[in-house]
Amino acid sequence: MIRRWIRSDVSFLNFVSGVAQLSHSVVSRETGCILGGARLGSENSAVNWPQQHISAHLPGSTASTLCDVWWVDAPCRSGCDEGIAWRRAGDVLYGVIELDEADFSAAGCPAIQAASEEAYRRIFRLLDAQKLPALWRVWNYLAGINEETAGLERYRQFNIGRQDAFLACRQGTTGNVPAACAIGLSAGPLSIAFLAGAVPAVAVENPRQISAYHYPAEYGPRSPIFSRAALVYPPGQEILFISGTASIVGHQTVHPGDIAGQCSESLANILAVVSEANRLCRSARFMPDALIYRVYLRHAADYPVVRNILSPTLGDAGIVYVEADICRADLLVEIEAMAMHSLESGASAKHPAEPL
Ligand code: 3EB
Repeated sequence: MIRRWIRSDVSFLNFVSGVAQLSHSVVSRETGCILGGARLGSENSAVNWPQQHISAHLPGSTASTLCDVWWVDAPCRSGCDEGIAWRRAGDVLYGVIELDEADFSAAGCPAIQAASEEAYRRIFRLLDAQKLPALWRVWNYLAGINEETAGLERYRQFNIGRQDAFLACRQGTTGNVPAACAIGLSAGPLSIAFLAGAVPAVAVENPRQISAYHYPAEYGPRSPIFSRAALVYPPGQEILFISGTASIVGHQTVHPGDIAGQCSESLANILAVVSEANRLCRSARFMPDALIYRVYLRHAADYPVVRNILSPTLGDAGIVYVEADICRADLLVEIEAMAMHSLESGASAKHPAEPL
């Protein structure tokens, strides 16, 4: 069963999501190759493309494992540099780095902070070497994200390491920063996957929220660095990546302890970001019920409530639920999304030629 599948015959970059076995057979029938992707769920398997392992329960899914892959209609080059497994087609690169925090125990700062800084420094070095300066979308996963060590929550330590690497590598820390998510798993290494390209992403912010890179110090000594969404441009395409989106208005968590309230607020934030993206996009308008979603639930038991709130607006087919921790202890749900449009299609273009 293919759970979610975005493709058109002319696309450079394509997204296929489904039960592991079948999505591979679909992909192998196509020309081109798998650029990389994520395996969500319980099973592990060896593949020869960069794969991010997201070990988590998938509420509401009949399958225990789901595969989200990017495949490209073009030849690929692969490599492993800086401990990053990467694959590149044309000017689009997908990479995965997994760092064991035990290797950073002598760093002189908390291991998660040191590992985060190192991971991002390596990513920027790889992008330098590949001459692909634009980090488009980053998927961050770490164990025990809300646990406190050395007097600071691990997510906040991650934010210090991430920002230090951005500064050291002379990356901008406001404005044109990548879309991202930062999610907690029960165990495992620091795992960061990313998609990068030659042309900069167009950052999209949410008028209902303060930009995350401007959060006040009450959320940690260093701000998180991500945009609320990014529009990115593989050849002939426009992709919208909406970052992890939660029940935050301004900079504050709203509806603490109330899953229904948090879910509705997160949905309102998603709709606001989609509207903003539609002001800035070059292709057809993005429709909320045509996006592909990953919904993180702190408690799997909240799944029925969340599904009943989301499906009327978002449709059921494109949503995958993942049991995972959110980066603020008072957040119960987080929603991320994406969609891909062709830039060639005259019929669906945002600015069709004026009739004469
Ligand atoms: C928030 O809006 C919720 O640190 O990379 C969402 C997306 C969140 C990305 C990140 C954090 C990150 O602040 C948390």
